Amino acid sequence: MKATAIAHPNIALVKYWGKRNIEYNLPAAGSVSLTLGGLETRTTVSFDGGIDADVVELNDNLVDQGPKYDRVAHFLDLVRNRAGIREHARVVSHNDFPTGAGLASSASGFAALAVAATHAAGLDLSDSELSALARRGSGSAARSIFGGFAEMRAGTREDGQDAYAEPICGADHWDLRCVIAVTAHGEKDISSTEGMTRTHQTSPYYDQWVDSVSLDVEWARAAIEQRDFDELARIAEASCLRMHASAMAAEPGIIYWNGTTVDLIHRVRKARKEGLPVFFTIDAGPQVKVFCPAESQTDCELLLRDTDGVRDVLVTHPGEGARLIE
Ligand code: 2P0
Repeated sequence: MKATAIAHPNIALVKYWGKRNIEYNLPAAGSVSLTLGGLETRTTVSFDGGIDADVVELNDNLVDQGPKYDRVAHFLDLVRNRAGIREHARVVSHNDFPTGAGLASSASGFAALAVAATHAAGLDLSDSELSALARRGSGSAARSIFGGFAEMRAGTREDGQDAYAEPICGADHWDLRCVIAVTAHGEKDISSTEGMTRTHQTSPYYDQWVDSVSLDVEWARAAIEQRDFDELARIAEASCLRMHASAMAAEPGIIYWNGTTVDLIHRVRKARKEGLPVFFTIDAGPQVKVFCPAESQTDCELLLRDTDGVRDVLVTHPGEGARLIE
């Protein structure tokens, strides 16, 4: 009743921002992502009849109460119910990159937990079932079940069984690099879940944002299949800016960016005008993720390192899906 899994975070090229159902954590629209090799969550789950509550250790710290603990314990309940077991679990999880700072640690975290916990509980789920389960932990985790490029389907069913991700192309289809400029350390003030809820409830742009997504998903899929960098750059930057515009228009407005985030947007666009194939995307935090073809990685890294306020630069490549290692 013990298993260890690895998963990588993923970065959305077409963003997920809003839920159609909170209880089942169902997205209001689809999304498209690239799974990032080079950043990793490693999680071990062991069900143990000898403990009377779940024990959760994240990055060497015991988490024994609060929202983080509740989120993991609730997820373990879903696995226990499905497997028909009652034992509590010991969960030990490590990220080799900053947690809760807009680097998609909840995506890799719940993807690794889904794989490790289901195996430890004796379940044998398909990738689609694993993806739908991971979604209950965190919407973006559904995409990290798969390697390479993935599409999340919003689905239409009330129970969410058709809201899971599917692969578009594997990691070896297109060697895009995602170079991450870390502009601030520390956890963000407004969680993604809270930001989405506030945007849904108060932003006058929310409905228009959601309506815009399905065409972007279709176009992004085609651009990825054809390895059309310029087209993917257009769609990804538009999706990112529309998502943030809808959040900024909420009340009170949600601004995840700092000054360096904005400087980087301008620098990336200027470099592209001057001939360097690069585009940016930004999630629920101040970090800027810059995509480029493999041959432009060094120039891209230099561009980011040379920008005042950039504290760290992380280089990633297309990664594999979540998997069991022991
Ligand atoms: C994404 N983000 O598509 C978007 C873009 C952040 C900005 O998915 O509430 O942590 O756990 O389902 O998955 C981050 O949101 O949110 C996210 P929940 P999650 O990657």
